Amino acid sequence: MADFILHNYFRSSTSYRVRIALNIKKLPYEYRAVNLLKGEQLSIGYKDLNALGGVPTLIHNDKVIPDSFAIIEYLEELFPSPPLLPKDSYFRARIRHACEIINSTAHPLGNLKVQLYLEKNHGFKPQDKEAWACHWYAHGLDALETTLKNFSGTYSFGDTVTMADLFLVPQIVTASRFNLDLSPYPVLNKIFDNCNKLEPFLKAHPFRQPDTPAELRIS
Ligand SMILES: N[C@@H](CCC(=O)N[C@@H](CS)C(=O)NCC(=O)O)C(=O)O
Repeated sequence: MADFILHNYFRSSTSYRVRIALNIKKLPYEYRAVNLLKGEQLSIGYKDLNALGGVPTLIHNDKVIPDSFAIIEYLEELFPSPPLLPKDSYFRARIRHACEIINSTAHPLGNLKVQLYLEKNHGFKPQDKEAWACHWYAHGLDALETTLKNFSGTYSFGDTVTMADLFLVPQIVTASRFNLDLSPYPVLNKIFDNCNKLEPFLKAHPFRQPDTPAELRIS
C-alpha cells in the first residue's frame, strides 16, 4: 500500500491545495476519487474518515488526516523541505491569515452543500447560486488583493512559493468557473500566472486528474 492515499475529487479546490503541497514536497500518493456529484462524500464509509463529509482526506501509513489545512500543516511539519512557511513568525502569521481569507470566508460559502441547501430550501436557480458564490468569492478576493499588494513579489509573499499560493490558485480557478470577473485583481492574477509556470501546480490542476471527465481533460 502507498505511504500516502489522498481521497479527493478533481474539481474540489481544497483537494487541489493538497495535491500541490504533495507535489511540491515530492511525495507520491495513491489517488482515490470521491465523486461529490454522486454524493460519495456522504457515504458511511467515507464519513468514518471525514466526519464533515468533505474532501480531501489524507491517509498516511494508516493515520487519517481530514481537512486540507490540517493536512498541509501536517506535511509541513513532517517534511519541512522545501518549506511552505518561512521561519519568521510574523510572516508565518500573515501567510496563515491569507490562507484563512480563502479557507473560512470565500471557499465555504460556495461549497456544494451550501448550494444544494439554497436550491432546496430557498428556491435558488442556477443563476442565483452563481451570483451568491461570486458575491462571497469577491468578498474574499477583495481582501486578499488588498493584503497581498503589501507582501507579494513573484508569489503571494515575496519570491518563494508559500502556503498562501496553495490556497489562492485553486480559489481563482473555482471563481472563474463561476464566471467571477477577475479583472479587479491584478496582484492576484500576477501571482496566479507565476504559480502556473511551476510543475507542482500544473500537475495538480483539476483537468489533469485520474477522475477528470474526458471532455474536460487537458494535456
Ligand atoms: N475545510 C475543509 C473543507 C472541505 C470541503 O468542504 N470540501 C468540499 C470540496 S472543495 C467538499 O467536499 N464539499 C462536499 C459538499 O459540499 O457536499 C477543507 O479545507 O478540507
